[in-house]
Amino acid sequence: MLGEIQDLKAEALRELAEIGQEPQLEDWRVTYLGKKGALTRVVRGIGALPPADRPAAGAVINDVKEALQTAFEDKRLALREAALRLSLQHEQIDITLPGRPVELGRRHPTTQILDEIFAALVPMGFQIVEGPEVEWDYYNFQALNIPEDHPARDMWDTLWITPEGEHGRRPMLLRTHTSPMQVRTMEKTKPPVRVIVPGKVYRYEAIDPSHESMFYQVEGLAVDEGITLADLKGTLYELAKRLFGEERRVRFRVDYFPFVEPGVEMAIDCFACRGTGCRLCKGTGWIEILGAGMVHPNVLRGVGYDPDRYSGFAFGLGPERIAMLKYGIDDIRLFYANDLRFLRQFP
Ligand code: FA5
Repeated sequence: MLGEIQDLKAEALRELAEIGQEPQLEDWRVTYLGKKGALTRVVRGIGALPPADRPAAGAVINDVKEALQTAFEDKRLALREAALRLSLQHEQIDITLPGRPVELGRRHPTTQILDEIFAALVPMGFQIVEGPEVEWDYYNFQALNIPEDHPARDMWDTLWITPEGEHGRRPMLLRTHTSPMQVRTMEKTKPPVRVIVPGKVYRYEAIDPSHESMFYQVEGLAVDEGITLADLKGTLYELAKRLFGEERRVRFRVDYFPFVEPGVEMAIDCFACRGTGCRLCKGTGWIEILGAGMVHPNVLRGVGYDPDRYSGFAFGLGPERIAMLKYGIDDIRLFYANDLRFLRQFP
């Protein structure tokens, strides 16, 4: 029996020496040291020995068991170390390599102009508010003194959400300007009112170097007792100075918008030709950047303001047109084409 135990030990150690991976090591443990393993079988055989030989055999078996267990632990440690060494070799990090540069985003030119407009007007007491892009006909037209079938509706080529003229439904559209927010704001507030409204507007428009079908506007509205056209001009001159510097030429001309009386448009001399006339300014030498005027008494009356007591001015400007003038961009279609070569040029 003792010979059998020694053979078993020798065999187990030889097999152990050949093992190269942990799963095999576990198989080995089960085979030799497991509950139903080879050593247990040998222990059971002790019962067949004469009682006098049993203690000596038990002692030998214990020695062998301990030896195998120690060999097993040593092997397990050795395998783990080898695996760690291998993985360190493969996953080595070269800390001398230069890091990957971080891509810094930039503000879109429209956002930059919006921020400049806010910086000029907020200190004058204007509050920034926003409104819906999907709008009722009522706010986009009717409440702005443009009833159904009024020819002035043709000033804005409209993208309709509900089919135009469909009976029994309130007509809904994509707002063609930010002016509906004049009415929404006044409906909710008592004078004095001083707000600016940035946001996207949509037009079913033929696209060309100075016309997009989706663009931004910033609406301005100030209503109080005693507000005059001089306040409007003063505010807009100040804004133009902040945006373009003192030397830029500004022109006001009478214009028609149904919701103001009188109405004006403000233009800046064309940056591309300096006023001599070119493709961008359509030969006029001027680029229109905003429409404005004194809020029409009908609009004031519609929101419950007394036009004999209150008066106000409103303006609506196009930030893309301002960015074009400021940065010398000669095609508005570049703004939302998402071409990084264009967008990266702005600080
Ligand atoms: C209006 O939309 C009026 N709501 C402005 C207004 C507000 C007048 C308050 C009186 C009182 P208009 O359609 O002209 O007006 O547009 C105003 C500005 O938006 C223009 O001066 C121009 O800067 C810009 N704009 C107009 N159409 C386009 C377009 N297709 N692409 C880019 N910018 C445009």
